[in-house]
Amino acid sequence: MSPARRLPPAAQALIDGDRRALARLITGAENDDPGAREVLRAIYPRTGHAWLVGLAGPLGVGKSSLINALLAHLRSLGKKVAVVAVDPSSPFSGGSVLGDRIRLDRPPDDPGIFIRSMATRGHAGGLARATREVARLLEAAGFGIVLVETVGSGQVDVEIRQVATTSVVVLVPHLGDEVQTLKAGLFEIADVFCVNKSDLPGADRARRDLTELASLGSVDPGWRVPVVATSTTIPSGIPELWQAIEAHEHYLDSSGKRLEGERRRLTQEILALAESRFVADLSRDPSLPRRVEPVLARRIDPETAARRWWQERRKGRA
Ligand SMILES: Nc1nc2c(ncn2[C@@H]2O[C@H](COP(=O)(O)OP(=O)(O)OP(=O)(O)O)[C@@H](O)[C@H]2O)c(=O)[nH]1
Ligand SMILES: [Mg+2]
Repeated sequence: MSPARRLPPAAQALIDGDRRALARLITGAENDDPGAREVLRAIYPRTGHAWLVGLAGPLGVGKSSLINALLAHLRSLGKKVAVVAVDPSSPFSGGSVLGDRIRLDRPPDDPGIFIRSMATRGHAGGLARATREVARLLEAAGFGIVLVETVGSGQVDVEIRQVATTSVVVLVPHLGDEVQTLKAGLFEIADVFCVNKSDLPGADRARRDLTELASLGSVDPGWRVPVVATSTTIPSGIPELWQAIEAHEHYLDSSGKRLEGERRRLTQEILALAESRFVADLSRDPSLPRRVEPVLARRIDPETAARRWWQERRKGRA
């Protein structure tokens, strides 16, 4: 983009640190509002450098409490930090509860903090898309660190990898069943393991078990997944948790993996966006109702109908 090109006023307000503009644009992005789309386009070239730290893990392990503790730690280091709490529409983790809990011990007018909770409304890929867009708005507004909390349903947790530059998997002592869950999915997304509630019995054991698991190999052979023990009640281990996150972010830079990860995430994002357009386009195709009939009459199966449709459309465009 040429520097002479003027930004839309809302984008300029965002970059100038206007928090109301930021809040409005986030709502606009969630609602797919054309004004927000225009701003997202305009700011895009300025984005892509933020640290997006995802905290994933089963219900109640202390993700919100850890975010609260990390917020305090990061503010003491003078860093600006934003929090996005993803609420997959469950009444259990109502945004206000989450927000209140996180905000609890922060000055309400601290300009170095921005907290937002979002509902994914059950759309497949909804978390990834909405979170990435919100993160871009936050980055343009000067928040270079964005912490993302997700609730521990497997689906959402895997999606976090399409968003986060560093994924922290939070667990608690007495892993038992959770180690099985890990094998099924969470293990593959961890860049950092956090054993929270280490004030409870069994923490050392859990830490050893996880360290052993982590040593079996990670998704990225160049990165040894650290295991950090924390407690938000004592509190302890919070600076160490941040150090582990920072170390991973620095590793991404020194190894060239940041670009690789961004390429993977953008590929996914473009595919998902193109797919939703294609699907919308197809569902408006006037030939659709007559294609259903032979399938309904059991003359052909759905797969054959879909394949023929696809082939005809390809020919039509050749
Ligand atoms: N003993 C102990 N309890 C903790 C610790 N951290 C959090 N808790 C408690 O664990 C409970 C759940 O904490 P949250 O921070 O809400 O956990 P969460 O993972 O965000 O929960 P969901 O968002 O509902 O999945 C609360 O009662 C906390 O007070 C800790 O380090 N030690
Ligand atoms: Mg929570």
